[in-house]
Amino acid sequence: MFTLPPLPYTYDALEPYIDAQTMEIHHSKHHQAYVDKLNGAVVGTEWEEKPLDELLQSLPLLPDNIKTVVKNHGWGHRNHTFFWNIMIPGWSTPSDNFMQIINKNFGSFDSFKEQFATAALANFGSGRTRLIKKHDDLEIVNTPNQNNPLMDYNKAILGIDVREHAYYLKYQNRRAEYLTNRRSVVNWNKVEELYNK
Ligand code: MN3
Repeated sequence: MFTLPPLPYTYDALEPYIDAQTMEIHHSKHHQAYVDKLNGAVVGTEWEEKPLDELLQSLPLLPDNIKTVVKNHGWGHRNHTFFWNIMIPGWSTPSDNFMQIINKNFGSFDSFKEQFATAALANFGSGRTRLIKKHDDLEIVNTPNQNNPLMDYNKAILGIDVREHAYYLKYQNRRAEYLTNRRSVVNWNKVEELYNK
C-alpha cells in the first residue's frame, strides 16, 4: 500500500506566500486522492508490492485496465511528493556555485526568473513547469497534467504545480502573483542537491 508522506513542514509554514488552507487541501485531499486511487488500481494485483519508481517504469507492461490510472495517479503521487520537498519556509537563495550555473544557462538570475514565469504563465490548464537538468545544462520545460514525458523525474530539479488547486483559494485568477510569491519558498539547497545527484 502506498501512503501519503507527511509534509516536511506544517500547513501554515509557507504563509503568507502559500496559505495554510490551500496547503492542507492540496496535501490531505488532492495528494491523498492520488495515493488512494493508485492503491485502488494495484492492490490485489501482482503489482501491489512494487516500489513506486519501479511501477512507473513498468507502465508499458501493466494491464490495460489499470495502466491509465497508475500513470495518472502514480505520477500525481510522485510529482506532489517532489513538489512539497522543493519548498521551504523562509527565504532561500541559490549558492554562489549554483548561481554560476544559472547565469551560464539563463544569463542572469533575473532572466531565469522571468523565463520560468513566462513558461508557467503559458502552461495552459493544469500542468507543471519544471527546471530540468540535461547533461550539465538547465532547461525550462512545461508538461500537461501529471505527465512527465522524460519518464525520469530525477532530471527535474525544480517544479511548480500550476493547477488551480495549488493557488486558487488565495490568488483566484492571479497566477502571475502566485508565481512571484512562490519564489519566496523555493528550497534552493534541495534544487542544488538534485542537480548534483
Ligand atoms: Mn496539485
